[in-house]
Amino acid sequence: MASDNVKACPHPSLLTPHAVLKLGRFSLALERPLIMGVLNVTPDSFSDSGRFLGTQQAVEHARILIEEGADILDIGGQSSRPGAESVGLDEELRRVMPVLEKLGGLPVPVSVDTCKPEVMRRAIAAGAAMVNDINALREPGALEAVAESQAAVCLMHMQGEPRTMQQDPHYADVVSEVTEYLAQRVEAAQQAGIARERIVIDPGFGFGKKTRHNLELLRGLPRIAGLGQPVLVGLSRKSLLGKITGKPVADRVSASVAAALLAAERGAALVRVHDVAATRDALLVLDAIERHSLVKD
Ligand code: 7PJ
Repeated sequence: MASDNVKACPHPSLLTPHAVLKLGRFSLALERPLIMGVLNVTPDSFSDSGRFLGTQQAVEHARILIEEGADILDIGGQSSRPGAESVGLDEELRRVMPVLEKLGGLPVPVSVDTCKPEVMRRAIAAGAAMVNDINALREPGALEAVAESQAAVCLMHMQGEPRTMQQDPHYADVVSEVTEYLAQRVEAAQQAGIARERIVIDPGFGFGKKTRHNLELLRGLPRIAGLGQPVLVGLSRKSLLGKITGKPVADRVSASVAAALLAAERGAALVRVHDVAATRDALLVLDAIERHSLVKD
């Protein structure tokens, strides 16, 4: 029976109904899949007035994402897209800090997408409640930067580094290798003093993976969720969906929503998305099916 695959591995919240994620002063119940909304920061405005406008736009975008149903906002000043050159510390701080400082009073936690310990420290001091690190705190000093705070962390798997990672990704068994890596990073984070209820894991879709690796990981998501940490999945608008649908990035909303939904059904506790409103509706349908007591006639 085809559906047994999914049924045998219900959403982790069904197994651990009281699981929570602790992020600084926030505590989020993991009883339904949470939505992390990707916040645009405009990196390419060089003049001060450009920066100011960029900050204003980011704050307005944050407000919209929250209205649409985002549970967490993710803000990043580094470029982690395939082929991207790395961004220097000063430039990353210039992109992220003015926006973070303006987002202080928001009702939802803000995550900062960075690999740099100095950005982590400064961002947490300015109110960031989570560090989203595609490098899984491997940079020297990164484990300590998170451990000395109460912030949550997302530990992501990546093979190689963004500039070259899509050139020749290779695995013998991608699900086993990614699961093993994430288990080791969770262990390192715990050893450094980061409590399990602050740790999220992420297989890193598109980060040193070919299409077949990404699809194997999606099928294998229940095994990754079996590590016992909440799993975050980021498939929104990614090139995998372009390969499947043949559509450019602007026309990948439906595919992105489908991918988020299928990831949630396979055990993702959080989905990182650009299209929050559409994703929220889809997840509400899933939630109504899985926990039918919630919807009244
Ligand atoms: C991810 C991310 C992801 C986490 C990006 C893009 C590329 N952080 N940052 N997981 N992707 N944790 O959004 O297309 O998949 S940037």
